[in-house]
Amino acid sequence: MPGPLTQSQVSQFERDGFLPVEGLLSNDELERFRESAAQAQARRLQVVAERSAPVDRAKRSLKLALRAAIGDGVVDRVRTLIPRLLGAQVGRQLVAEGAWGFEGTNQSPSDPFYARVYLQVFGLAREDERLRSCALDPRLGQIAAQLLSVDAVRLYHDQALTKRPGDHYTAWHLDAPFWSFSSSRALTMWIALDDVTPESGCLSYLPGTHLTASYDRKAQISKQFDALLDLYPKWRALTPVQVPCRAGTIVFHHGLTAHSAGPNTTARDRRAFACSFMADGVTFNGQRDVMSLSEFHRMRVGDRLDDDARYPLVWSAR
Ligand SMILES: O=C(O)CCC(=O)C(=O)O
Repeated sequence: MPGPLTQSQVSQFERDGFLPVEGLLSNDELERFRESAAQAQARRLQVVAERSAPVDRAKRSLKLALRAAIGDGVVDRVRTLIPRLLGAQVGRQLVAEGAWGFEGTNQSPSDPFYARVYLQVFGLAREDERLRSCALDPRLGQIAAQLLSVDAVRLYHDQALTKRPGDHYTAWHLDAPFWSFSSSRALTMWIALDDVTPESGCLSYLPGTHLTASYDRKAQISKQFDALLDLYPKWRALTPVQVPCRAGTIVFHHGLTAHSAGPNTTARDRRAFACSFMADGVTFNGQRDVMSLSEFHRMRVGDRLDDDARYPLVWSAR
């Protein structure tokens, strides 16, 4: 599929499963996206906080009532059991579902570790015109299509990812096993909104892992940095490649490429905006991921994810 990238860049992506590209955004665009991501994140957090306030109050009252009825020890034991029973991923889903369908944040998970991996806010392109112009930019969509060798791509989801000073590492993981479709024709476009260094939490990749990864094995982004490597022991022999980069660099990675990021040990935010694109025509695999419950209940396995309002077409050669 011809496109703006050189054949050598496409071959590098096909071999390694990731590709940093500089010079795709103007300084103006970068400045606008950086500002919009910060403002849209703050707006969303405010709304989520307002919506969850009554629930938080109810939870506090319930806790007090339980303590009075059955005593502190039992309540504490139950509380420590909940994250173990539900897990960080479910905590994230619960918060997301509460206010937004899929478009939540990771800021009230059942396990507080997860909230300090980064500040993650989904679906801002639907609310912010400038971020939408980024996520739906046909120039970038064409590059995604070229890297995936397909003739049309849709936006699956977008997220703003801010690693704040002191935030933890992002554990090794793959993106695709969590998605609502299982296709090798999908990738994530990660836009560095700040200069990113090993100290501030740059991305690292295990090159070539997209060629042997499976959709069935998933490791949560949680406390164990290398849980994924317990699932793929042979990958321990690979040498990770760190990708420090200047603000405005776009790193494309295949949905099945193993990646992680370091902790942010600097005093500044490490901001990024990430969009995941899928080939037009991929079908629902029965997995909910970031769908709203109503969409999830409407969908049947095998249905195409081609609702233009929900999964807009970003670029098409047809
Ligand atoms: O920003 C990070 O720390 C990780 C990003 C990531 O995993 C992704 O965009 O797929």
